[in-house]
Amino acid sequence: MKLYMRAAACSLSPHIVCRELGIDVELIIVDPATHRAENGNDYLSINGNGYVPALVLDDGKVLTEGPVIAQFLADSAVEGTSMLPAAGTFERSQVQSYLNFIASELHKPMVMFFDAAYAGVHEQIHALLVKRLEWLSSHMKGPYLTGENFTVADAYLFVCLNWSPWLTIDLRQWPMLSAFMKQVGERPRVREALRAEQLLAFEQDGVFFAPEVYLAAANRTGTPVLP
Ligand SMILES: N[C@@H](CCC(=O)N[C@@H](CS)C(=O)NCC(=O)O)C(=O)O
Repeated sequence: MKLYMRAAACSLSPHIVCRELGIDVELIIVDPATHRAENGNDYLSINGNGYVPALVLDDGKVLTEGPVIAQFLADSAVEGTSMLPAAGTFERSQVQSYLNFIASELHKPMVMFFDAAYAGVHEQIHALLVKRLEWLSSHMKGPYLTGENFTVADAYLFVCLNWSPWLTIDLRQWPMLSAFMKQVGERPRVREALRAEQLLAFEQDGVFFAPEVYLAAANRTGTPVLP
């Protein structure tokens, strides 16, 4: 399988799921400006929306939308996985509820915050995100969203919260969320994924991770993620 991605983007979430589940996937970087994939493919012919991620199966089928790709990957685990409870259970719906919350209440406004077209409403987006994170921190069971199991929703949340420094949101105001970032960032398989995307740890004991070029642009220093 091939995962079309970009370092530190939301595609890191299905990438983490692959690592956690031991699923072999080929990572293919997409240039967001040209929509050209590093294997030479025109990415728009794979995902007409142009955004990452997209999963291309060995038989050529294409699956898009990160939260769905993550569920598809978890469902393909032969002996089941605690990353996604069984279909038809309340616990699965709970994980899906979080996936939907992250997609619509966090990921989308965050992406809008990064988009200059929405510069006029940055303040409002920021205020909305703070409100949603406040809610999240009071509902997270800990150490992960639904308790002891690291689920596909946790992988997605980790990736979105990892953008906090660029959103000028200080996660330290929510100890639950800071602790979550630290805990997830220390998971061996997550480390593997971060390393594969060549992300550097920076600030706050390596709670956040970014490509070197982002760090240079933001005048921050990073240290390589330890193997
Ligand atoms: N609804 C999509 C959104 C994906 C998305 O926002 N991808 C961003 C990176 S986090 C992207 O590739 N943006 C570039 C673009 O929109 O051209 C999903 O959840 O998969």
